Amino acid sequence: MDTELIKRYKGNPILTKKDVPYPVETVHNAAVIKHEGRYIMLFRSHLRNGRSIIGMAQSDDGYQFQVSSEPFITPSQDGLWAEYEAFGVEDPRVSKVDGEYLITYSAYSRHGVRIALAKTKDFKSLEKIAFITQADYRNVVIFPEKINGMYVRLDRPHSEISPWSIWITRSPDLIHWGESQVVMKPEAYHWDEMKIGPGAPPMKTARGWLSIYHGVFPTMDGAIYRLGLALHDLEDPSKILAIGDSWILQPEDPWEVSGYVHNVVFTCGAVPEEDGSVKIYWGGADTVMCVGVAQMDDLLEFCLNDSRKTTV
Ligand code: BMA
Repeated sequence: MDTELIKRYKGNPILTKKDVPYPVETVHNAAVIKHEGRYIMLFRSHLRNGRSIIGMAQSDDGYQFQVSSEPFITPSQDGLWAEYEAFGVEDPRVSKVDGEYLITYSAYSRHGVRIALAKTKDFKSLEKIAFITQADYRNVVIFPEKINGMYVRLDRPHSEISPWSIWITRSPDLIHWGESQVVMKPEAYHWDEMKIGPGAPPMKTARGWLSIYHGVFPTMDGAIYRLGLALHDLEDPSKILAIGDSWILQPEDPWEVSGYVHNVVFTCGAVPEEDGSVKIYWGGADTVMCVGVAQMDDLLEFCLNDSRKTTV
């Protein structure tokens, strides 16, 4: 019997640098969302100077992607945006709220890493809206609908004092964010003991918002990035209902175990389908893009049936 929670697609990796019509060294950590029946993928690529840009690819089936001839998000050349994006743009996430696609990504500069927000309605034009954190923040995912009239996001500030944890923050207008609270922490001597961060934007289910997050474990051979599950209350997502005690995906395929950064599976996007399945997308070893399919009910059961403590 096949008991795998996530069935890896046999054609993995689904996208590599060979598929990109401009020079890049990697294709990874992509946001994926459905727009007008097609899958849009926004993927990160390293350039040979070691800095990153974000490209776009499209697909009819979620597996075979065609890359656009030009990158979609590159560091700006003028003003404040140029100053804060100078070292590259990384790890996009996209959520559709009220008919607009909200794209968050990490902007690197000599001032550290912070989160930028851009918007599009059609994935043709792009409007850069605002920097929505100061340094140092990565991994900001926006919930795909307003909750009690507010935009809500999960985020992950850097921290030297407390373990790197997942926080929740709210905004009335996408520009001004506050009411922050820590909601989830790494678990000591666990697969995610070193740091955690939100991965794909949370998915709405009857049981709660299901969030796929990444967890990092330090070893003598460097860090291992794996994926796990957490369930947030629908009405008040600062309440965590369950955290799956075990990981749901770890580096196993050759292109996950070795590459630009070895032993990494890292997600920025998942697509819940109408038939109850979920396509989960992840970067393998910061080098290629992969996909796997899970059943939403199985993910919920996995998270709820073997939950660890949820208090921070
Ligand atoms: C994190 C981020 C991710 C990357 C991961 C593994 O800190 O930089 O973009 O996938 O490390 O290298």
